[in-house]
Amino acid sequence: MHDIKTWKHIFKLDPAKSLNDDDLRRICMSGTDAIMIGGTDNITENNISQLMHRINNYSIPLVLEISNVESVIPGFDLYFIPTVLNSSDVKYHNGMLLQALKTYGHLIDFSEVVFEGYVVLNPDCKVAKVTRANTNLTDEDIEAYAQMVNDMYRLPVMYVEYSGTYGETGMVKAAADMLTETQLFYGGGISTYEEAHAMATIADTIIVGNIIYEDMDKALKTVEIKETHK
Ligand code: 1GP
Repeated sequence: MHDIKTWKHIFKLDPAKSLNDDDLRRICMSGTDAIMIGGTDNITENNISQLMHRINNYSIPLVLEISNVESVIPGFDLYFIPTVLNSSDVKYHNGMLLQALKTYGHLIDFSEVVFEGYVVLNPDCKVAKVTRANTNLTDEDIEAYAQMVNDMYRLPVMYVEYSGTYGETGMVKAAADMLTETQLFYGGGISTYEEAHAMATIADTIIVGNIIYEDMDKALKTVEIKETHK
């Protein structure tokens, strides 16, 4: 079984974007702790399955972050299921989950499932728009969400999501300070080693996405935080 508590660095791959074999090999051999497949737009069973099979050639933990029920397929080590706490649409809190459990509840192996309490903070990112997230939050709001996740829902993971833009370290710290049990994920706009290092100092685990498709060398450099954050 994979102990996600030990994971410091995760590369997030978007199945709707293309990556050649050589670049995929560099990502899989980079020393990152895991690869997460996930995205918001054009996520299909087909593109997830193709990417999963290519990555299965490597011995790296592989996670599917579920965006919609239609594109869930077997074969992953773990399944991460987001619930967007600051969404104004109940669908993204538990509406999709309710439908999924009604249809597939009897098939789910819950030992492979990790629930993520998301707080989305970049108002311009796709996930904020789709989930109609209230991103106008203060430090106190973030602290309260962290308390909700850690002490009330008791979720294993809180995900501070700035997808597409580098976040405010103060907001991430506000969450970190409240968490005693829950593991803190930070994702958004990390494109240099320095940015990775700054967020890895505060969060337990950093997620690196977009830069993979923009500058592979810079993306690979972010893995070096594993040496300084053991
Ligand atoms: C997106 O948090 C991840 O869900 C990573 O963000 O793509 O901006 O690196 P970036």
